[in-house]
Amino acid sequence: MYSKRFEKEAFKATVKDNVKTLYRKKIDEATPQQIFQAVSYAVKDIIIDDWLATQAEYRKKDAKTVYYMSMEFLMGRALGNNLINMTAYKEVKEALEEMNIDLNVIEDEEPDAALGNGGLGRLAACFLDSLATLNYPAYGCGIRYRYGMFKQKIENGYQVETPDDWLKEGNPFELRREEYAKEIRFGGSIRFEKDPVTGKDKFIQENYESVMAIPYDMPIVGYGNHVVNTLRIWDAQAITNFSLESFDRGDYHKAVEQENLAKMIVDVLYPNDNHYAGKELRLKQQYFFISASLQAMIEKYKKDHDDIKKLYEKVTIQMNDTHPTVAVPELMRLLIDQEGLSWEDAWDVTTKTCAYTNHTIMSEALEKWPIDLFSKLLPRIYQIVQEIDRRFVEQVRKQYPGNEEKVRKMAILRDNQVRMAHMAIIAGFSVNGVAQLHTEILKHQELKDFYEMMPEKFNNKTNGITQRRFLLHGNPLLADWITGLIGDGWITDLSKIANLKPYVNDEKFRKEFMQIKYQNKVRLAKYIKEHNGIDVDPRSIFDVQVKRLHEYKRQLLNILHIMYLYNQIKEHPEMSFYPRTFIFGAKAAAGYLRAKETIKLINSVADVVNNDRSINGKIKIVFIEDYRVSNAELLFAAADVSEQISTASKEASGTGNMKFMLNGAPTLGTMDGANVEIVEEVGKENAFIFGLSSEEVINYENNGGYNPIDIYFNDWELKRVVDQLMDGTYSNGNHEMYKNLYNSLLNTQSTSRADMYFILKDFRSYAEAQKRVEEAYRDEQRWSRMAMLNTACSGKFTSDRTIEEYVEDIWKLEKVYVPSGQPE
Ligand code: B1N
Repeated sequence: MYSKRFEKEAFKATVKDNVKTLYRKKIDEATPQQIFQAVSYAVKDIIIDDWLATQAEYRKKDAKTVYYMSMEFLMGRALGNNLINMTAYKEVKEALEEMNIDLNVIEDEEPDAALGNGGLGRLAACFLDSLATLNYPAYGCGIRYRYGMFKQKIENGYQVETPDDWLKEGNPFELRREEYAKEIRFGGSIRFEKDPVTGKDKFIQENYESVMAIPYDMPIVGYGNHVVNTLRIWDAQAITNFSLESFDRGDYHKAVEQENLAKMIVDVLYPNDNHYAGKELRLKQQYFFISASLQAMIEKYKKDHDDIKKLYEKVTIQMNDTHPTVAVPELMRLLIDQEGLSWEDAWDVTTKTCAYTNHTIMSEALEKWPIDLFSKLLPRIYQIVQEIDRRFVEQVRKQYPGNEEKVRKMAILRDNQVRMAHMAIIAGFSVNGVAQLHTEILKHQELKDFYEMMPEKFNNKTNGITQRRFLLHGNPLLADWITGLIGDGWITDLSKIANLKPYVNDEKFRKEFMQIKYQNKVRLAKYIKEHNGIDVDPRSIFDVQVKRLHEYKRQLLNILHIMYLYNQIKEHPEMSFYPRTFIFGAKAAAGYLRAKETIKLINSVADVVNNDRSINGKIKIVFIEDYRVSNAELLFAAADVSEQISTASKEASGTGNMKFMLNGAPTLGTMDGANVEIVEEVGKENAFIFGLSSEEVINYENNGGYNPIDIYFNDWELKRVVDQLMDGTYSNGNHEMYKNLYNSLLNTQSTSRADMYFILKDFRSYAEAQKRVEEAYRDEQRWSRMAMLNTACSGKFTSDRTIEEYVEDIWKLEKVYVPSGQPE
């Protein structure tokens, strides 16, 4: 559709023009970065008309809109993705080739927009892609962090973090919208007054600090439908006229403070995945973007509607985990204090507008703000939370007379803490988990009391991923091949990928499939050679574990198993062993000691093993530095084996597992998260499943864990591996280097249970599953069938399916077609 309007010569001229006006250069003098900027501005030019048309059409149709509230949007690069969704990628590539410019080189100039940690942030990005592609009115609302997820360097085997200065060269796709700035207030105290005229209660905040929130809009281009939605991220700015006044009054200190507050608030993304740190600045960030987004939302609603009590007919607020949950009391505040609604009316609107997604049951991730901190920073909000809690507790007492245990377990305010998940569940009209297993655990374990009291709220929405980025853009060879066989319908309807199934029975197609996999492995091998200086053989099995580093994800199990294999090969050089390349990519939160030690261990084992000529390169270990969205695309395309080995019950869903499957890598994993559903789709004979079940894990946990010592003393090969953490084999004789890891497995001294993540318990089962992988890979016929079936059975795992379910069950949106984008 775009192709009709895309004019190659005009586009080329715009690029040249942009180089001239932006840099006073001719195109052949421009640097790749300058060309990236010039091309991006030319692309934005084309997008703008559709952006305007889309927003006009939404307003005309008075369409209901979802506001997806999230502290994280892990967008990655925009240029390639925008071109893909404009269906202009190939033409632009050609146009640039005619100017002697390689689009791939230009794409590599763009820094990733890494405004997220991992799965939760990337899910938000995939959802925006699907919403636009499916013609649904949507805003993403978040923070324009000055620094995103840190850049990772590996120095001497250790992770070193450096700031992610992603805006250094300017962001060509964003639009600053000064005119929609909103004031945000923190701290001070609340004075209560009765309005002499209306007799209504008034709450006046005094002695507060405040900042301005300035929105930046980024276009979210739908695939081939001319829809352009908006990701709105907020920057902070000091209130300058105020600071001048203060300066005049000699209150210089206050002026500087306000300046600092503004700088601090949006300075940096907290680099914690699945972990709550309880920092005041984090709560400031949360309230900052929520208050700004809600003010803008209400203002927009009121332009076309006069009854604020019907807000929920036009708006749903989806809270991405508890991080945006302060939206509940903030919406109450705006409705009561500004719009003049009664408590009852405000509560009616709020509870019909807000919905909550839970993404984890890890207890260390639960947000519980100290009341002290919360009430000082947000005094009016705290009053409202108290009243929500008071009324809820009253209701619990009515429903469960005499059961104070229930009150203790379910209240929002307890033990001097504000329990954000409880507030989200009490105020939300929908509570969803992110995979079937996860939702069942929520209903019957973690949130049992809430489920019993309000079962109608609970529902499951199994996560998904966008095939536009993770196949069409990331794996062009496979994408073209699939389109050649079954047409391009899969791009917007992934269920169609099942049409590959008949071809799986034909050896010719399986060979072609594996040939493409091979070429992608060659592409990755080249990347590895350039970045790591390591030669890897693309004929070896590419066994990949890429995800955040966390104990529950068990990278330690993977590397211990590699140490075990290495011992075996050394001891029995003659034993048959299919060459393997183990690839890791992972960032560790900066203060997470065991995670950092695991990175060092992986790199140290890599050093020893990769340089041991006696094993003839049978094992290679590669740690991909700075794993992020852009290099992830290469990794998924090239993987043979997808490592999804979390302790059962701990990984709420996982989404990397789906990206591997889509690209034809069978899962080696536990029955955890969405792995369960992957196996359901592809069949257990086409995956490698091992380990304790979630029930078994939960059982052990409810009985105080298990004792790893018995396993340690009864399995000498495993004992040898564990002992190698302490005997200097991988630390040049240093016996302290991995003591935290060693202790985490066996200990004794630490306060937490030994081997909390059942690594030793699952070790043998994992090793056997790995043996089955090797056997299967040796049988080319069998492997190619498995690999191709994984792609063919991945239809369920598109975020398009997920979004349609959210729309149907929770958001109740209608599709809006943009005039030039009517289905033809
Ligand atoms: O959310 C993903 C899931 O696929 C993963 O299984 C899950 O681990 C991930 C606090 C989190 N849950 N919780 C977080 C992130 C940042 C933070 O500050 C918690 N991330 C997940 C998408 O559903």
